[in-house]
Amino acid sequence: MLNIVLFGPPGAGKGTQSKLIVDKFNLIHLSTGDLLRAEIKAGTELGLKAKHLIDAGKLVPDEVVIGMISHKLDNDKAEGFIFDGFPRTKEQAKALDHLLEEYNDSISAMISLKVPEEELINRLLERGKESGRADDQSESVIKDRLHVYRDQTEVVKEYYAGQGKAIELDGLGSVEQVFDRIKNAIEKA
Ligand code: B4P
Repeated sequence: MLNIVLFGPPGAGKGTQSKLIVDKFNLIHLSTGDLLRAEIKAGTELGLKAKHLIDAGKLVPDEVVIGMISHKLDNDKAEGFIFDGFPRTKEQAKALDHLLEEYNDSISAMISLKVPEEELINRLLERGKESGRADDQSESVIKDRLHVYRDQTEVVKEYYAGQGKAIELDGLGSVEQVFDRIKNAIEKA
């Protein structure tokens, strides 16, 4: 199976690129951000708890997102998965390895998109005008999210580098240009 972790700070293009990767490589898209927003929309207990954290730019607890992902891996028809926005902590990365081991499977590669902070802030504020997402509306919440990324998430890159699976790509340029880089990297991997 082809299992890809698409990694990067908020606004790096993970969600945008995942959609293109799924079409090209026939993978199942698992976005913890999308799964959490669906829970919020459905008004579930989990969604109500997650909403406060997401709106404030904080991470949702590891056990919640790990639980959400574990249900989705049980799929015999899958040719592979693209993990978008997950793992976001070292604990989540370890848990994902253990979950995949249960299916005699593993991560094939982690693709990390590198984008300067100023561009990330501009992209998210731009998306906030249309998306209605509370976490994209204010520059101070966006800066908090970038701080959380540096503080808790960036270590995930080292985790996969330690396994020889980390590939860093330039996330600047048009959506198509970035996709071409990702496509080439996946084909080589
Ligand atoms: P996510 O839904 O994962 O959202 P994100 O990081 O903000 O967005 P993404 O990176 O996918 O957006 P994209 O660049 O594609 O997470 C939201 C929140 O959920 C988190 O803050 C956290 O609270 C919670 N959460 C999610 N997963 C969690 C986990 N595992 N553990 C704990 N908490 C978790 O898009 C951004 C904008 O850039 C778009 O408007 C797009 O059009 C634009 N764009 C993309 N590529 C571009 C390009 N090349 N040029 C110009 N613009 C571009």
